[in-house]
Amino acid sequence: MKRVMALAAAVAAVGVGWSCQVAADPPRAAGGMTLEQLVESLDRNANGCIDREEGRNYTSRRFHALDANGDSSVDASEAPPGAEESPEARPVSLEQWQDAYRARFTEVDVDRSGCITLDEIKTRPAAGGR
Ligand SMILES: [Ca+2]
Ligand SMILES: [Ca+2]
Repeated sequence: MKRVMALAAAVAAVGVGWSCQVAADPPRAAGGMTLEQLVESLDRNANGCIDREEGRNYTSRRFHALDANGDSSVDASEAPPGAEESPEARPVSLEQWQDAYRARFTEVDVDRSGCITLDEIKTRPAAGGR
């Protein structure tokens, strides 16, 4: 289970605070799903990997799901900063959230194909996995 969660952190290259959110607010996508199922659920065009747009759609949904009071900003009470973030990472706007996502995507997409495969997710060191 721990492995799935750590890998889930990488999956969407979700970025901002994911590992923490897993503890505080289990994302639906990771609930009881295997990594394979998670990738499959994000891989809308079924080409076997998660491209930037597929990942971005997912991070947008996550952002809005976390923004409980709907003010287009996610603050610390809605999603505490993750292990890799500084306390100043909150509140975060959707734009900042997406910037962080793009950076994470590039980090996970080791072969720079613009599409994240299951292998890339699996071989990536777990985010905040201490
Ligand atoms: Ca795809
Ligand atoms: Ca908010």
